Amino acid sequence: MKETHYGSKDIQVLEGLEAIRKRPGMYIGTTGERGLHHLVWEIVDNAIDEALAGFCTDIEVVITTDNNIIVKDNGRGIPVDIHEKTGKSTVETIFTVLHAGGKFGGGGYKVSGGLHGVGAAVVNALSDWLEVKVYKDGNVYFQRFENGGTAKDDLKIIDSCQEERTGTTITFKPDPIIFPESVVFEYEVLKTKLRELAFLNKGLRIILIDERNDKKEEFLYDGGITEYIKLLNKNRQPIHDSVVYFEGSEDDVSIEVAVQYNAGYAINVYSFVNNINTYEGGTHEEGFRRALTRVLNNYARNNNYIKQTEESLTGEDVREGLTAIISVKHTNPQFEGQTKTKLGNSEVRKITDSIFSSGFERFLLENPEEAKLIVEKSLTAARARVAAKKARDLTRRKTALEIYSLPGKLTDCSSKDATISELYIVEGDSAGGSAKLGRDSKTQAILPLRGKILNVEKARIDRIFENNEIRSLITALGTGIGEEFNVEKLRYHKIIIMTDADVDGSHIRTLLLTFFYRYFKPLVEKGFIYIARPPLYKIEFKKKIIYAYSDKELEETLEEFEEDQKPTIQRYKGLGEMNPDQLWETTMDITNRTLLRVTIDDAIVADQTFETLMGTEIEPRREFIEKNAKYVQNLDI
Ligand code: 28F
Repeated sequence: MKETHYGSKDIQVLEGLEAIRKRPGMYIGTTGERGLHHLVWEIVDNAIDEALAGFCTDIEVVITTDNNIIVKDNGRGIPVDIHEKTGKSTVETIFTVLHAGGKFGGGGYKVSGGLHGVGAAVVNALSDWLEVKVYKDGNVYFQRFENGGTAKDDLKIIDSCQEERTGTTITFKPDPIIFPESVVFEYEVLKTKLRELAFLNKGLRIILIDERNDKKEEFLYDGGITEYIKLLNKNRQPIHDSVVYFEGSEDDVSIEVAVQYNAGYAINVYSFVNNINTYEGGTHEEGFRRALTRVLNNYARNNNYIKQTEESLTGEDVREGLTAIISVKHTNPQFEGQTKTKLGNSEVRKITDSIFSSGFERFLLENPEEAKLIVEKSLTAARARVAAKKARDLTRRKTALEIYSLPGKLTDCSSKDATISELYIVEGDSAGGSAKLGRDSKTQAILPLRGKILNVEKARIDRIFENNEIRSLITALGTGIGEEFNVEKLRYHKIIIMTDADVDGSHIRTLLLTFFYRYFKPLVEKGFIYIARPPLYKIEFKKKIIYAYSDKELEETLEEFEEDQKPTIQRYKGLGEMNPDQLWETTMDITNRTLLRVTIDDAIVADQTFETLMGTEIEPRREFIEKNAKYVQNLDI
């Protein structure tokens, strides 16, 4: 008979799970879409750990028709013995006690770290219900939890299975109370991350099934990160055929590095620790950069590409057009930085440097023709940098007098407090004129842009500085660019892109977003970049004016009118059609306007998207547009 009274142990368990339900944001970041998908990563992480430990080769993730998630692995199966501390099965302990499950307990069982190391107990606490099945010793063990993690029953055998079959299957339904916005899983979000995990763990098969629309995909890459580099360079022209790959390990650290240069200018270096994307970099990236710069300079000098008297290639020069992945597996990683995505372990710097430098030196010596292509690209980048420096100086105001000689087109705001200042980047002089007249001159600066700006995805740094519009923008921002970039000098904490709601307007907006993403990424990451939302329609009836900002809003507004009332409807073709007061009232007045903040959910997806949309390859762009055209609203015909 199951004891009915609650022992102190049970109270402690309930309090633990209750604490998670009270402050879910502390454990999964947000209770929005990202937090919802984080539940999947926590469970998948435990299956990946079993793969890292060498006992699991296949993981399957299923989105069921009613948006539950099933994750299956063919690992050893969670131990089913009774846990001496809690008197409960290990299964129940792992799902009801925070930080149980070896991640924080004894030994190095867990190599991978969930985003913040939270375990399966969090998923259980934030689920309407969760079921565990363990296949082991010819038995199928089962336990169900409900209402945020309360065990319905003890773990028990419900079936038999083939003697040799082992593994763990977790099924859960996220709790709608915890996730009020949405409990609907996005296939693309799961696909992107699961595919990345397959790249990072070569040989591991990961299958994703979406029962809602009978979709199924398998990710298995025996080439691991080498194949990832090929995918990332898919829409870029590699300048050498092979992907350069090295691996090695020292003490309890194993390192893999894969690099391939392409004809573009963007720098795409991604680093991971135990499958976690270390967006903020860290000692592994530092070791890699140091090695790359030193080895390329040594090779260039030893082969007379650079004379002894000439200056060395800089880190930026040698990384132009580089796509690289550094993947570290570490049993005791120290995460630092604002979002705990910076690796702090100092020993990793030297290990990464020595593994990569020895491999890369050998590669250059054994492949002189490819080495030549790489060195010449870096030399060209160096020459462009020097040329750009001259042009860049034009964007930097040197003397106090010049401080006020901001680009002619900028109408600055009177406030010097960046935290309340806003820069409106406006398409066209007429809209620019209206914005200047309509604005709040204390806090709102206006920079009108004439026509299209340069597509920086296809241009090298020196050409970028030759473009007046770009130069004005760099000067207005005040931060400097490249190695000189300093976010503390940003003159406006809101940079608002205001373009017409037509095809040209969205093209200019995309060009600006490409520019900010490629050369001012911290401004995007820190949420300084916004998109203004001008109205699409003006509805007028008996001198009363209502604005609609989307087709849906137009419909809803028109439903308010009686049958016999016939309001006039004007479709705005461009900002220039609004007079200053209307532009102010609808799009600039902070008490009334709507701004869309630009965020980067996944840097790798963003890189690929900008390359596809703005890069040189036509075919991938056409595919992207065909695939995504159905999501477009208000397309201007
Ligand atoms: C679908 C999600 O959670 N798989 C897991 C294991 C295997 C072991 C384990 C997990 C050791 C003692 C903490 C088995 N045999 N998939 C999963 N597979 N946890 S989670 O052990 C738990 C830790 O307590 C396992 C021998 N050692 C470890």
